[in-house]
Amino acid sequence: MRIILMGPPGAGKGTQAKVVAERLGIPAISTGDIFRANVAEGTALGVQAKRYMDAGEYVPDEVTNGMVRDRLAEDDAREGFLLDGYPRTVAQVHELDGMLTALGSSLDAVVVLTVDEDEVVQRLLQRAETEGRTDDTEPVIRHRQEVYAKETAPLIAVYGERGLVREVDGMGSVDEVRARVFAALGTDAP
Ligand code: B4P
Repeated sequence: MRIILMGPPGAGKGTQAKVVAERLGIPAISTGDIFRANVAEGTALGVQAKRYMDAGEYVPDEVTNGMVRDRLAEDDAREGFLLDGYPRTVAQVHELDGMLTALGSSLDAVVVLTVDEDEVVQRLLQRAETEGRTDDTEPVIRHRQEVYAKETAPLIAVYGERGLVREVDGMGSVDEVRARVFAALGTDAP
């Protein structure tokens, strides 16, 4: 399966992506995780990405697109993948379309997690206490929500017109949400 997992910051994308992908036997590809790994290693990409991430802004499309193109060309993504946090802009949608056409493949579903804004802010503030991510401060969290509403929420209509969108209620426990994701994909939790 080729799946996109979408939703506002704190909706539970990363949390769900890893387990859902593992159970489906496909790689979970998280642009946020790849950026953070590059930041931790001090690569040129990481240095470039860090200042955008710390400000709650999106990393420029050309940087993100090149990174995803390289990742999708790897062997383990040939039979399927779950994209967590990509695409996030209309330009990234077009770029992904081109990558999939070049690979001779297409998307099966776009799962959109919906969660109340107050709930996502609480989740991220809680994460700040345990993980200390530099973009999990309240002003940056609020800004990330605004960027999502402006840049990423419109993608739901784009994929909706293609009949790919599966909206999933992201409120409730991690296990409850996971069961809903599998139901939306038309498969029981394996
Ligand atoms: P991401 O890493 O994607 O960060 P995120 O939106 O905060 O989501 P994440 O997956 O980490 O959190 P989750 O909702 O699972 O992106 C970080 C930054 O990278 C972006 O701001 C941007 O700068 C850059 N970036 C990434 N992709 C990009 C792109 N395509 N283009 C440009 N820039 C890009 O979980 C949040 C918290 O909620 C966790 O603590 C979790 O434990 C908790 N949680 C999850 N589910 C829960 C539940 N059901 N109940 C209670 N808590 C729950």
